[in-house]
Amino acid sequence: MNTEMRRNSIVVVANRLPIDETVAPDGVREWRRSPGGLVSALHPILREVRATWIGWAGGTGRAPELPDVDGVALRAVPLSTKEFHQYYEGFANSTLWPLYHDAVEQPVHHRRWWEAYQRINRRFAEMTAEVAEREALVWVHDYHLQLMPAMLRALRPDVRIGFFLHIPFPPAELFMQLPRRAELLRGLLGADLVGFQGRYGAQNFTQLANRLLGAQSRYPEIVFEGRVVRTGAFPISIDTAAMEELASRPEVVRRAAQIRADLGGPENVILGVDRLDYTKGIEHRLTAYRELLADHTLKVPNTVMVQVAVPSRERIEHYRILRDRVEREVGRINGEFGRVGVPAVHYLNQNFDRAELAALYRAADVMVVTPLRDGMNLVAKEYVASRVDGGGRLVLSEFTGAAAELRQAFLVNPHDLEGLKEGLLRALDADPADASRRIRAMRRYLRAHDVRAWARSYLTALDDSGALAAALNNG
Ligand code: GDG
Repeated sequence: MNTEMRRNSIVVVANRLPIDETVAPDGVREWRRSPGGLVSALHPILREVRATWIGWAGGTGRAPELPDVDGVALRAVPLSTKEFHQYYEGFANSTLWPLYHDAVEQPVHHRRWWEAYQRINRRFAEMTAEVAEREALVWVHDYHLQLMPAMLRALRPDVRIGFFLHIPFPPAELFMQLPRRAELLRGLLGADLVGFQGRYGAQNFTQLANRLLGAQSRYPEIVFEGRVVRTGAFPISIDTAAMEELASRPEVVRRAAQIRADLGGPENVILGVDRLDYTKGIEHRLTAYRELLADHTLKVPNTVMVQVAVPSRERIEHYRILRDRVEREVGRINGEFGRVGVPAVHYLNQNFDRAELAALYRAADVMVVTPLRDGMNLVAKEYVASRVDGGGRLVLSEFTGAAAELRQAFLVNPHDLEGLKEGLLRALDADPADASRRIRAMRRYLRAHDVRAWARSYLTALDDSGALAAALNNG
């Protein structure tokens, strides 16, 4: 096997390219690298090798020609308006997303969406087959592209294929609801390594391969059609050093103080930061907060809450309904408990830049992360890493991937309203020395387990030749 070729060439395939098109006030259009996310995670590794990233550039119609981003070649996959609707909003985000998140909203099934999903997966596979060098490593990301590994293998048996799922992989009881469940599993089993955020996902996948396809498995290996497919848990993380650096900047520290002053100088600032998604448990935390105000355990203006709800998937019905419900609850809380000039909840349905997010993290006494189900939850990790001052307290749902790692958080079950209120109070009332010990322990953990460690451990597991690991260690 020519390992020389393999270690020098990686193709990353994800639904979205790591760039955004910006339009300056004078109308000039420009592509910019998206802040944060996968690209910064992979950058240190990708710059050591020849790398191409394949994905959708946003927008519909013809795919744009794109410049390299930090030495990574970009190839855009085109989507028509109809395909965007059926593949992205439809099968990916209205069928798979709710089903994989415990069906907290009812998954929607349409045969036409499935056809579009197959077609787009094939398009991604064909472009990858065209671009990948001989024996390259191909790393496919997330639920949008689960059919792609097998499609690519049929076209290019020489490449080494990895798949990583960023969201939970559900237990059989849920997965079995999918009309095309066996085909999806076969798609994934086209990979050499199928990685998950946690061990449960990997185990669910292994059991389903046995049950539905008669594979022979002993975790973490699956033997399917004469090939060995490895599975495993690879919990994703953040760029801890970059987060610490950002949060330590004098302008961020000043901005954090300004935010607290603008909030009226309260004793306690409670913060939530989420995409406006029904998996994030935003309503549960608002209800807990409302009840604590109603029984006078908490009082405005001593305590205020800031909820950042970043707009997301706004054309999908479930998301519109959620937005209405959240906004109604915010209105109710402010109507009942706000004062003139001091709302009880500051609700921000906007995007912020990374520095403003860091300032919010540093301004918050308690961060509340209450998803009903979440693959990992990077917000929780970012909050901890930003607390270079040793301050802050994290309330974290047991149903996040992060809960398996951030054991010193105040862990809660968001379905248990009383438990959630108690968790919030435990965090607010924690002895400062205890709170600081918890944050410091979690920060230490995140320094050792940052996103680079994640990417490295995944890619070295994928590259069975060991050549990549050697190249990275020398690099
Ligand atoms: C999926 C899985 C898994 C938030 N607001 C703004 C902003 N953000 C950034 C955060 C964080 C990211 O977005 C959100 O990541 P999460 O992990 O919290 O959640 P999902 O978007 O659902 O991500 C999840 C993740 O994939 C990775 O595998 O952890 O479980 O669901 O980085 O900081 N960024 C900017 N402005 C904002 O207003 N720039």
